[in-house]
Amino acid sequence: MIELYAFATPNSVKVPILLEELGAEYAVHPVNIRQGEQKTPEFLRLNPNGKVPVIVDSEGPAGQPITVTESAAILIYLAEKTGRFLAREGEARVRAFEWLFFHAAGLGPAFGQSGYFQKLAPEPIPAAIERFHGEAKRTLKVMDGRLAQVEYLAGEYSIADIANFGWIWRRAFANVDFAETPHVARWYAAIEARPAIGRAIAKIGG
Ligand SMILES: N[C@@H](CCC(=O)N[C@@H](CS)C(=O)NCC(=O)O)C(=O)O
Repeated sequence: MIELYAFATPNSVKVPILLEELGAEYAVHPVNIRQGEQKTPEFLRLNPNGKVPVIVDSEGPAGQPITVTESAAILIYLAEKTGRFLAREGEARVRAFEWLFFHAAGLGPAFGQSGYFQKLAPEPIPAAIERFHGEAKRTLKVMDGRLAQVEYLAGEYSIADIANFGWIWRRAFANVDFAETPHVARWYAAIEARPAIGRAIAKIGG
């Protein structure tokens, strides 16, 4: 059984999407980050970084319970445990990691900071808006170039698509759209149509 600690956020949604794709049994524990529940002592014992998502798997390595933080690490953990949505070898595995890291170190932070400086910052800082909004639009175009060549980021649908989908699902926060990225639009529509997506979003109240 997997306990999922999450909220209706771009980093959280990736995990229930994969759990739904896997048909896994899991329970959602909402962590209201707007009310600071991610900084309570109880939650910090699960994730000292004070962020969602987190999973606790009662059947971890050697049959022992394990807590896993960081959305990309959780996706890899679940994909490796089940042998699904991540190629075991070859170029497809290399590409999956490439686009997973692209999301974790590039597109995700750019979207997050773009949204923060445009929607949440206490005062407007034009240089920060220009930098991060520019990076959000630029990384989306990089992805568009890849998706002009392949159906999914690693060839077949994988955790790399699920990871990037999480942020692009919340693209309005970053103030980006698909006007100049038709291949991302095609890819997004194909993933959004998968039954697992609607179920996952409903589970976290998105
Ligand atoms: N690198 C982390 C980032 C997690 C993250 O930033 N989560 C946000 C929600 S999308 C959060 O918990 N924010 C609350 C806070 O920072 O206090 C991951 O991929 O899991």
